[in-house]
Amino acid sequence: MTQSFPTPAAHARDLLDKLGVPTPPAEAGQPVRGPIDGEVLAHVLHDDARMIEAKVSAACRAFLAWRIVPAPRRGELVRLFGEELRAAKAELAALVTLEAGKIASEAAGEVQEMIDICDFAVGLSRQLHGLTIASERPGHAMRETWHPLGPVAVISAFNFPVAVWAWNACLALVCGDPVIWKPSEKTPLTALATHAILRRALARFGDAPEGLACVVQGGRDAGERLTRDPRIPLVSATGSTRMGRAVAPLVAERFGRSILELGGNNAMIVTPSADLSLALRAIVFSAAGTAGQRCTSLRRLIVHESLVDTLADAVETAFQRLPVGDPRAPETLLGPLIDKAAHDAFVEAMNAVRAEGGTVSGGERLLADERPDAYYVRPALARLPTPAPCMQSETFAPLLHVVPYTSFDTALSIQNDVPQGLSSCVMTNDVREAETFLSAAGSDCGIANVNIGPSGAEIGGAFGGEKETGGGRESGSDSWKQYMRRQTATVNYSGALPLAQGVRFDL
Ligand code: UN1
Repeated sequence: MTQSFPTPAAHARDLLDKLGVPTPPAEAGQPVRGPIDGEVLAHVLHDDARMIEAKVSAACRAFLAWRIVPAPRRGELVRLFGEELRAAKAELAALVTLEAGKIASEAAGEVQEMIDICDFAVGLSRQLHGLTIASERPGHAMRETWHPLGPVAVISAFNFPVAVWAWNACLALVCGDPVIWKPSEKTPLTALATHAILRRALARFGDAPEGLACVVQGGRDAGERLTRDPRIPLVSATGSTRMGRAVAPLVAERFGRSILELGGNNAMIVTPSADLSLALRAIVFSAAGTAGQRCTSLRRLIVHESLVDTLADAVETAFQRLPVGDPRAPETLLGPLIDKAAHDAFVEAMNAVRAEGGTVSGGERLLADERPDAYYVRPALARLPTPAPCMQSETFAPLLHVVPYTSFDTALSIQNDVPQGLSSCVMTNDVREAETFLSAAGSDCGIANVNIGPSGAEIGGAFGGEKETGGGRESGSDSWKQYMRRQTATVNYSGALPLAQGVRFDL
C-alpha cells in the first residue's frame, strides 16, 4: 500500500480547516472513525432533545418566510450553492473518501451528482407547473397549484453521504421547504462540510430565513424524534429495509408522507447475444465498485447456461486483479468496507452461500497486518447451481452471486423473485429480449437498464424502487411533486351558483 499520504486523521483536519468546519475538542464530542485505517478522524457534537427541538422550531419559522419567496428566487440560492460546490469539489470529495472510503474518482462523482442536482433544481424553480382544468360549470375556472409543503427531514446513509441529501435538499429548497438533515452516524463530517458550503451560498444570497437548513447529529433516537414530529410533513429516508420498517409506520401513524429508498438486490441478466466485454466491465464496476456498498450494486448475475462458466471465470479473474487499497491512491479501484460490522456481514453471507451448496472464490480480508482496524477485502464471486435462499437478502459488500438460466422467461422470474425492487439490467443485442425486459411483464424494479449495469444512475430520472425498496422516488423527473402540496382551486366568476353533477339545492 502506498505510504505517500498523510494519516487520515491529519488529512481530515486539513480538509475540515480548508472547508471551514470547526470541530469540538475530543472530550466534548463523539469520535468519528474513518474506514481507511479505522482511526478517529475527528469528533462531533451530538444533538440532544432540546437542541433538536430548537432546530425543528427554527425550521418551522423559516418555512413561514421561505414559502412566500418566489420560486425562481429560491432557485437562486440553489444556483449559488452549485457554484460553491464547484469551488469546493476537490476538498469535499477528498473528505468523502476519508469518511466513506470511496475511491477518489467515485467521491468526485458523488460531488458532481450534487452539482448536477443543483442545476436541475435551478431549472425546476421556474417550472413548478400546475394545471388548468376544464370546469363542467359555466363561468367557473379550475386549476391545480403546487404549494410549499413544510420542513422536510432527510435521513441519509453512509454510502452516499452527501449526494442523496442534495437530491432531496435542492428540490425541497426550490419547492419552498426548509431541510433538516440527519446524516448517518458514520459520516457526520461530510454533512458538516456540506453545510459549511451551503452557509457560504446563504451568505451570498443575503436574506434567507434563519433555520432554513440544519444538521441534526445523532443516532437512532435523533432520527426517531424527527420521524415522529408532526411538524415535519415529509421524511425522506435512505437506508436498510430494517430502518424503513421502523420509519414508515411512525410517519404513517401521524399521516405524514415518507420517501423511502431502502435495500436493493439488483440483478443482471446476460443473454447469448450480449456483448461480453461490455458485460464484463459493467459487472465488475457495479459489483465491486464502491466496495459493493451502493444500493444499486450488482448482487445477482443470471447468465445463460451456455455462457455461465466462461463469464464467471472472466469475472473471477477480474476480481483477482482489482487493485485494493487506500482509496486515495489513483491506482486503487476498491477501497475499504465501512467498518467491522460490514465485514462480519460479508463473511456471514459467504458462509450462507457455502451452506446452501454454492462455492465462493475471493472474499479474503486484505492488508490486515498494515491496517488491523480497517476492512479491505477481495471481492467475492459465489457460484450457485440454482437460485438459493441466500440470494434473497442484501449484503452491503462486494459479493456477487451467479446462477445459470435456460430460458429468458426463467431468467426474468429469477430476476423478479426477490423481496427488493430497486435496479435491474439485461445485457442483450436481441430487441425482443430488451423490450420484454422493459415491458409490463418484464423487470419489476424502479430502474431497468439495457446494456449498462444497475448502478450509476443519472440525476435526471426518478430514483427509487418497488416492494421492500420502499416505493419512494427521488431526484429527477417529477419527484419534486412530493415536496409540495397539491391544491385544486375552483373560481366562480359568474353571477350564478350552479352545483357540480347537476345537483339542485334551491332555497
Ligand atoms: C445509493 O446507493 O443510495 O445510481 C444511491 C447510483 C448512484 C446513487 C446510488 N447515482 O448508483
